[in-house]
Amino acid sequence: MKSVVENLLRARTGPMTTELVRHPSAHGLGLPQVPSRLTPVSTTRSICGFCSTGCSLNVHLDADGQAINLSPDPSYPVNLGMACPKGWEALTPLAATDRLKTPLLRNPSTGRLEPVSWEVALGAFVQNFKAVQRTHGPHSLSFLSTGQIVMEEMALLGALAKFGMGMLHVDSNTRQCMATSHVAYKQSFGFDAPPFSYADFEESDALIFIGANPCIAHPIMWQRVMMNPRNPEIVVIDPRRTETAVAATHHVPLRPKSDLTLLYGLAHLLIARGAVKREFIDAHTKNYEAFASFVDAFTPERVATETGLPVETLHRVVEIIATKERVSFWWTMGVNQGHESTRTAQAIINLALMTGNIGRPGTGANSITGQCNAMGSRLFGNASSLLGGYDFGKDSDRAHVAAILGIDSERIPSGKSWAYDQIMDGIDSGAIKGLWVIATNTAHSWINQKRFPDLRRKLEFMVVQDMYATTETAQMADLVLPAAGWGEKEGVFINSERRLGVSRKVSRAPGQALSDFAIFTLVAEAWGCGDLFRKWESPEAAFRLLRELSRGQPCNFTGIEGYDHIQREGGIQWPYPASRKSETASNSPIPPQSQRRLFSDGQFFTADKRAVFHFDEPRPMAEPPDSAYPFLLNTGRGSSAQWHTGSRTNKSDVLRKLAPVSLYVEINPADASRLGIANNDDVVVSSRRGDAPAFAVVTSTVQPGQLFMPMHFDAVNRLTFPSFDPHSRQPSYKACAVRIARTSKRHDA
Ligand SMILES: Nc1nc2c(c(=O)[nH]1)N[C@H]1C(S)=C(S)[C@@H](COP(=O)(O)OP(=O)(O)OC[C@H]3O[C@@H](n4cnc5c(=O)[nH]c(N)nc54)[C@H](O)[C@@H]3O)O[C@H]1N2
Ligand SMILES: Nc1nc2c(c(=O)[nH]1)N[C@H]1C(S)=C(S)[C@@H](COP(=O)(O)OP(=O)(O)OC[C@H]3O[C@@H](n4cnc5c(=O)[nH]c(N)nc54)[C@H](O)[C@@H]3O)O[C@H]1N2
Ligand code: SF4
Ligand SMILES: [Mo]
Repeated sequence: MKSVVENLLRARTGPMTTELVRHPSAHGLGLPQVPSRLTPVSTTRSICGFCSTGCSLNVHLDADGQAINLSPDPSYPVNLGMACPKGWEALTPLAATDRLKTPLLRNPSTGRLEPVSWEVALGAFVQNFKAVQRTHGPHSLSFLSTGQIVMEEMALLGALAKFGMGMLHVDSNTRQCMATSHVAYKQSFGFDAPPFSYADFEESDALIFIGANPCIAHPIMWQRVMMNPRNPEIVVIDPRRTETAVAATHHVPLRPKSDLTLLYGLAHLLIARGAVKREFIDAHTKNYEAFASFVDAFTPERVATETGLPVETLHRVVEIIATKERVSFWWTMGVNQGHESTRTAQAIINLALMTGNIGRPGTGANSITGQCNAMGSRLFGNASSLLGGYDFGKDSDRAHVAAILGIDSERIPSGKSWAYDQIMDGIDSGAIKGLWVIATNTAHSWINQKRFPDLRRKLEFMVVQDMYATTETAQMADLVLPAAGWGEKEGVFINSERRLGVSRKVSRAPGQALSDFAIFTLVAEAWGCGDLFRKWESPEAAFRLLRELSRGQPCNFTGIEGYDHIQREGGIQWPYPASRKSETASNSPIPPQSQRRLFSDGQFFTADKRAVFHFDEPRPMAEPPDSAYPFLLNTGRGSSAQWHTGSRTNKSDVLRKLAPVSLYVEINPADASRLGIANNDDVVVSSRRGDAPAFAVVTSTVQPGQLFMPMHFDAVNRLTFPSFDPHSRQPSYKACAVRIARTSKRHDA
């Protein structure tokens, strides 16, 4: 073990990256003269590690291959030379003073986390987790991971945990984020397949955004909307008058969580107008007749009453959908984080199907992804579906995957994994006794966060693997493993439009921090199952295994040669089967299409190639406001400079200046004056679960009776109510009952 660790640590000082463009001189870059230590001698391209847009950054390196600074890549088909503040500042969090440099183990006598060697850390990991499994059974161990590590790392983790360590119940923060889209697409299209390409932002005649605030959350996608030359109608369906709503041509401020009723009402009116594409429906879908008679009950009057929207607004939106040639529908967390989110996402899909707005330029039922590699975790997380989108429950799928990985198929469990909330309940009931948390900050971001300290006490051993030991979750761990972050390792991210892009090593991780890939390799050795993973000898070797797993699947990317090929093409969207490569990669003067959408032939991924209409009666939200808790609390992204729980973005002086430094709550002026609350006053927001001190921002962007708080401060999830969509088990973060009271005047924010 000692020599494996030594080799890995030594390897960290090796060459940084393989794909470099050498500069003849700094002048060639048009950069100002700088001291020689800071003179870039080469540039490499790397995909940003924050959001799912997947912008390419040109990272400028010194003679040692160490990043000096970066600029957005003008030649990349995604961002066309643009980046948001987080992208520009991507290198800064790597140099933060609280970076973890060694493993930390809690000393039982002092109760403190203290530095230890990797050998000691791995010993503690194996000894404690094996003891848990011996006492409580193999399934008493779980992991919670992320959509923010590269595809090769998440696949190795999933394989190691399930095939090597015998875990069954594993999940990730993608459950909080994309589980709904995953299930909705799988049921409607036969595979988790967002159909669009970013070119669709520019090619639509009408864009309908539902529960999405791209101005803040996906600013570069929004820039693509702004580049649309067709003078499009832009409809934003959001209870809040967001930055995106202000920039749109129409804002539809519906009552929170009334989307399902609204979308069925729109379908009703489209049918009444005769604005459906019968030919497309008959040739390419099924279950339409039942859907059409179901939405008969959603009359404009009923829908207006339940959504709080005037009937004229419904007619206006229907007019746009019915008369525009190319209509695209886009949704994000305002849909996915709801108590009936899967059916809501499918109601959007139904609108696209019934109007034939799919498979053509500027159309589609399009879920925008969240984290840089949420799409990779949907394909290769090995949680609810088997690596590559296969089915744990099918003998033939398990045998197929086992053959490619070179392992015994008996090692692949046939059982179903619990979802995130069920794992948490499993800790409560004593079924789960050991937890490994990788690249997520559960103690801040989980909807039932208030319960977490108690659950933590029920765990016999908890390991956190992060870049920092200062996160809320790491501080509660028994063992903290120091991870290299974005920019300190290599691998592939898949962005929202199914584009594979390569993230490169441009900086050395501090101290003894190792890439997650290297940590998983070490764990496999220490656990005694290293032999199962001999084929996974490097991230690129792992990529080749994943490529082979994709063969014959809708996500087939067997035409990709390797990392350099991806980079040469400006990223490659799946599917990219080997047959496509031979069409395009030869001496053809035509470059492979850099933008591709799915379903242009009307063939979906279901057994009969037809897309399916799914629907259900709307249900009331779990915790509506009442006399004791009269406000409805909405939560989400507050600014383009803040990323989730802040463990990375808070490390940048630049980003900190672009956003409030403490928790605030947005309240409508009518409510504020009734309660005697003025701008900047200190207030406390309370729910049945907890309190959150904040300062008030009085603004008419929120409707009366509603409040909005940004998720970037941990007190917010003390308030949220744990309700879950029954199909996706995604939490409903955006609706719970609260009250608000002033505590003192004038916060000096
Ligand atoms: N700057 C920044 N960018 C990010 C992130 C970040 O943390 N910071 N996170 C990334 C991730 S992981 C994700 S998932 C995405 C999220 O991206 P978005 O989903 O766009 O962001 P949110 O603010 O969570 O929610 C979007 C909108 O849903 C609205 N909403 C709330 N309830 C309802 C409802 O009942 N109906 C409707 N129609 N709308 C409703 C909210 O008012 C909000 O404006 O952003 C990604 N990009
Ligand atoms: N109230 C409310 N809560 C929400 C939401 C909401 O809208 N409202 N949104 C939900 C959504 S959509 C999401 S996606 C989640 C996000 O919630 P989290 O996943 O908890 O948030 P992050 O801050 O991104 O946490 C990622 C952690 O990984 C670490 N990290 C970064 N890179 C690496 C790496 O390469 N390796 C390792 N080992 N660690 C790394 C970071 O330091 C950080 O601590 O929050 C959810 N919670
Ligand atoms: S939009 Fe997303 S991918 Fe692009 S620079 Fe910003 S955070 Fe990075
Ligand atoms: Mo997310």
